[in-house]
Amino acid sequence: MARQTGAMPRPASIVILTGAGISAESGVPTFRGPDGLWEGHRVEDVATPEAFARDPHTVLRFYDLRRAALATVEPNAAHRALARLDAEFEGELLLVTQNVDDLHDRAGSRRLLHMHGELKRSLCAACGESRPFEGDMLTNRSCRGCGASALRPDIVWFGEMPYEMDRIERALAGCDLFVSIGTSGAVYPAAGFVRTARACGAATLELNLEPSAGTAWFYAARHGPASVLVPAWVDEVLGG
Ligand code: BJW
Repeated sequence: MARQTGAMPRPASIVILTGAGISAESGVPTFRGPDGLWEGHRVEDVATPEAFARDPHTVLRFYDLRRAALATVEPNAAHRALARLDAEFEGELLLVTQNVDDLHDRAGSRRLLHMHGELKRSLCAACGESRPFEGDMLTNRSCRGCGASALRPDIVWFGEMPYEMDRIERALAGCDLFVSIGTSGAVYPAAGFVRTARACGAATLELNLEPSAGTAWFYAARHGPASVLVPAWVDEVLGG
């Protein structure tokens, strides 16, 4: 299969998947890079329902610290470029992020899904309601809906079903371009989206600092920082 590096034909329907790499230049650590360990824990060891049942204090603190850190970071040029694409692209568009930060939201993206949940939402284990949440869950687990002290972060942990899979699968089946930005391709089902899109006839493009685990599945790949690659690609799409 020939790999392309140049401009692509103008698409009518685009699905974009983003991962931790798009927020790295805003100062949000990635999961599997050199800063990927949190106090000696791998994400696979704290982001599970079993870890939460065994040691809720550690898991709640992990998410409380990350939620508080959102106040210290800002969207970067890559988030802003995707928000511009959302505002100006007249075709079908869906931005699916694995990220639980709010940087796409703050940049202004609207056609956006958080498939792994959001740091700024709580999920009540008693009544099942998801609600906006600010502050520390370690000191406040009380649900505003049912009153039970049963809040957990509204985050999709390993072994749990990501959000909006039906909608994502439909969008992948109907798109003519799938673009993956800043993700290692290590976590499923997101890592399999490129194969779904290809099987349905879409062109596929990887924009990542380095080749991802799934890079061979993409027809085209560009490697470098998202803050450079993403604005350049958005200019190409909007410029026709
Ligand atoms: C830059 C950059 C710059 C840096 N510019 N780029 C065995 C085989 C296959 C699957 C499984 C298996 N055993 C279990 C599974 C399933 C499991 C899974 O995939 N496990 C793997 C570890 C193998 N998946 C699940 O359990 C999921 N649920 C599920 O499968 O349900 C069943 C189902 C069945 C059928 C259909 C659908 C579902 C749930 C997964 C939940 C993931 N949750 C986490 C943590 C929660 C959120 C949080 O705490 O923040 O989500 S894990 C963590 O990894 C987080 C991320 O969203 C996710 C992906 O990481 P990401 O974004 O790719 O980050 P990195 O750090 O890995 O990569 C960053 C990349 O950016 C790198 O490539 C850098 O080079 C690059 N980069 N700087 C551009 N400036």
